[in-house]
Amino acid sequence: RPRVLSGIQPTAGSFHLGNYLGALRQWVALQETHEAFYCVVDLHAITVEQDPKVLRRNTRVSAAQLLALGIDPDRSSLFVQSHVPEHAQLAWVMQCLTGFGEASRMTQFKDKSARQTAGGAGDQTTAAIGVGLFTYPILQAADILLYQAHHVPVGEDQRQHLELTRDLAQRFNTRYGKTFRLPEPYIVKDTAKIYDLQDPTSKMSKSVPAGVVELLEDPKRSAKKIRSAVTDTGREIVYDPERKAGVSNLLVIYSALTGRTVESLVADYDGKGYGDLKKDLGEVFTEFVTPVQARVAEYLDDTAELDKVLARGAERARAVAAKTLARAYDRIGFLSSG
Ligand code: AQP
Repeated sequence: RPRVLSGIQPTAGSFHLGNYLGALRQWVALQETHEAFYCVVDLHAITVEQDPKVLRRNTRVSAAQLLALGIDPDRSSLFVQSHVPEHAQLAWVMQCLTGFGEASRMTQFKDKSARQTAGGAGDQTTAAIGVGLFTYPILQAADILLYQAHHVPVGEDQRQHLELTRDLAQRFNTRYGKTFRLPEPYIVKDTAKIYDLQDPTSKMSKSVPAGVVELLEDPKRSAKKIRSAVTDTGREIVYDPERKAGVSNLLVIYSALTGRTVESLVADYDGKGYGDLKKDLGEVFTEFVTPVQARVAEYLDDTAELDKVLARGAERARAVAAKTLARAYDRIGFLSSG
């Protein structure tokens, strides 16, 4: 069976609808066809400052959400990144293969660093940003390459990082002999980018909380956010991402949550208004998320059991990661430790 690897940050605690529709839904589905490795990437989380207590809690909350959404720990290896030290070890190797200019071109770094230093200027502001935020995509490359993944289910915002991963794998293979598989992004076109409800031209992102629907917030709050989503001044419900970005985003979300096509939704809402669409979507979301929240609460009720599941996942992941790292180290010319 082909392999799949993906990770998600525990930083926000709750995942949002963009994470779910862009990536996590595919994580669940790919378990049917792939040998899956899924991790909560706590090493990535510390690229920005974290309160230790909050990080510990959010890591468990993230794992609980993955289980509640349908990741089956008997079929897939579900683990916490820091439990598998090979991630950090291979990341160092990959950093030594990465050009400074190449890393500087990563648009997510540019966006995130700009957000963190908004208001500042020049060298003073870049000095405040951790080097980890800059090298983040290189750690991500190591995450993927350790498992010889064929596919990486992610949202569109991660495409550039996947390209870097492929370039680094290719570079290593050329220099030291074929060691890593070149992974392919697995991006589902329809939901590749879910947009912010308050600004439907920007991606839904935890860094801009106003227009984000969180899986763990009170569904009444989510329904309210959906009802007050920004739409245009027209009346007609049609799918037209260029001219009607807000309505189109709602249709995509509605379609993904119900399995109904956008065309059939448009036909059904013929003659109805934006208010009807928003109210119904609020209900659809509530119906989807209510049982998920109940399952999350159950998993969090027994953290000892949850930790055991994660330890088991890490053990399985480590068996694969250690083998890849040993091969890479040997190719590089490091002496075997015995
Ligand atoms: N709006 C989105 N639409 C589709 N997919 C999305 N993803 C994130 N936002 C959207 C996908 O979710 C997965 C997990 O991403 P992450 O752990 O890297 O989280 P993130 O990218 O930090 O999430 P945010 O909200 O986008 O955070 P910031 O604001 O920090 O950038 C990834 O596969 C991602 O593609």
